[in-house]
Amino acid sequence: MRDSQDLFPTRLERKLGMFERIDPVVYGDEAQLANGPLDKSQIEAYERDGFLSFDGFFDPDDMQAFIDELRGYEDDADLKLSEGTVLEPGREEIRTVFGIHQVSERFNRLTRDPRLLAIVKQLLGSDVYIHQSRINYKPGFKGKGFDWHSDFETWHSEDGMPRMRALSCSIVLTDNGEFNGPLMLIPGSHRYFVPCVGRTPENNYKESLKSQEVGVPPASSLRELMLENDIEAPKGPAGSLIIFECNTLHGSNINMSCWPRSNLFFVYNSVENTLHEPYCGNRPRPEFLADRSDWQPLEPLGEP
Ligand code: 6CS
Ligand code: FE
Repeated sequence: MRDSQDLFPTRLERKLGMFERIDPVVYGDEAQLANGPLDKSQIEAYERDGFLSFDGFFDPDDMQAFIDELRGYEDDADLKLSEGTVLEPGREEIRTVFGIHQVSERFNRLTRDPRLLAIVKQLLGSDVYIHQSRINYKPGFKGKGFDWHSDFETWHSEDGMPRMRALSCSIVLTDNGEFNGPLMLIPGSHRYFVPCVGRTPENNYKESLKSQEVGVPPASSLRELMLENDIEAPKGPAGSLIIFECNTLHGSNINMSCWPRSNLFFVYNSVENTLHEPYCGNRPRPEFLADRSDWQPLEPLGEP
């Protein structure tokens, strides 16, 4: 379905100033918010900052099985050749494996962890499904960074996500420290939509997932938001969790340490926010990047 009006114009030929958010940040109604796992101060912090971090949300020992599976993928020639696997620019190391919840039953089950799903549904105020999943490997010495961006800006423009009613759960699989390229976020940046300059080439994802060109906000807007609220880089041991709103500006540096920074990302979208035609006018991106056709509302594990 192609919308007649695009509320979030971006990928333009000239700079358009950023404007204030028009969508709620937290969608749960009073009862949903009161009965959900997050307390009032956590909900207020998410609303204010656009992210929440939880040290040791999962038991680090439970992460080992995921890490072992991850290491196996690095020796899986077929997986490395698949379109859903992105290698580091000019190298043989894996940068990202997309659609991991469709590749692996273990990762699929984790998308339905009851504690995680309860938080997601409290914040999005509806049933949810997986829009995108991925593992960013960021290997020691060779892991390149990710430029500043809003995921929603890409998912709206290139996947047709109509409104800001989605969030990412980043599960730390290897300790995120100061030196191995932790996720950096600009607190409060989710409260502005920052249009980006530059038309979106067809099949842009073939380049953007290695190194993003279009969809990077202008430095003037980044500077304004950083001066307003600084930058935060939540660190924590394997098993920690960072939940960030779909429009919170984030990025990460290259990994100059010997330690990998492998994080798992589950993107939950509200079933009230399913994808339309891409607003940039291009053909829809492949399903491993944006589920358009076979999604199901998620039920917590352990329930029929
Ligand atoms: O294009 C995308 O969907 C991906 N790009 C980035 C930089 N973050 C979100 C997502 O993985
Ligand atoms: Fe991103």
